[in-house]
Amino acid sequence: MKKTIMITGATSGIGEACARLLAVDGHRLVLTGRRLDRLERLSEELINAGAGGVHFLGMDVRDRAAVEAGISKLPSGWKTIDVLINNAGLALGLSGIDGGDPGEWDQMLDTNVKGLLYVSRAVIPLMAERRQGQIINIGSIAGRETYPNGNVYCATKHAVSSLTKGMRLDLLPYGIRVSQVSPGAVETEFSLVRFHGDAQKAKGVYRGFRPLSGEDVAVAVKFAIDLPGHVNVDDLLLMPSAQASATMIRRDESEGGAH
Ligand code: NDP
Ligand code: 8X3
Repeated sequence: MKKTIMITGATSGIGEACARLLAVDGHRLVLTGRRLDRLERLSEELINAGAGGVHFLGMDVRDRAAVEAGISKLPSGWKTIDVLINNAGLALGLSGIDGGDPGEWDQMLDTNVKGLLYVSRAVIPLMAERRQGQIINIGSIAGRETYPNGNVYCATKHAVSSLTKGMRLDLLPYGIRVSQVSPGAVETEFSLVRFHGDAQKAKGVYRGFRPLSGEDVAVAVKFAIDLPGHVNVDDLLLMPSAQASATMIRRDESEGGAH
């Protein structure tokens, strides 16, 4: 069945990979992110790839008024959102709690937790009135384990995990399915953002082993979407085969690298 699927953070990485994979199935896509030029380019490409339609929305999920306005002003045909993929998120820095940057803490909490809440709060009534829908939150291994220097980022992903459970409980009466897909290391722009554009440092995170790709995670998201309505993925933990925990990664020593 063709669905209307909204993806936050579709300009790169996991969100972009989900958009590409779901376009091929002919779904209608509502793509969001801050980088409008990327959304514009991707939309054109996805129409050619078979998407049933693409509507893009330049919005910062931290801006509650912009989120509410953007979603309430969707053209009426685009308000029947069947699936919301709450993917927009980021880590900033990797340092001890004693040396952390409170400005970066704000940005992570505002994006990963409050942004997810703002978008969900605006979309849920549209699903509730139709008594159907699915929300897929992109969690993380960092929402299962706290690793050294991951402090605030890990806390935001623990919050996503808790909110996923809370949504599942509260939205049960409306028949809205709530899922979480929690990946381990995925090579995207994530580490480039975390290390403030330091490409060498970002590359080092993935050196010596094969991380997940955005496409690998998109396959898991598509799996959750394609299941029949009576089946729900509660939480799918998806790891690279070379990663046994947040910090234990089997690396080819000849290539070096560090987490
Ligand atoms: P990327 O940096 O490649 O993509 C992040 C996306 O989030 C971009 O599209 C970006 O869009 C969007 N985004 C960030 N901040 C905002 C904001 N304030 N408003 C709107 N959109 C925003 O990283 P990933 O694809 O890896 O990350 C996607 C999700 O996956 C995140 O929630 C991350 O925590 C999670 N994750 C990542 C893992 C990894 O190892 N990479 C592992 C587990 C989970 P734009 O900049 O255009 O706004
Ligand atoms: C991203 C994966 O392990 O870098 O959520 O936190 S990790």
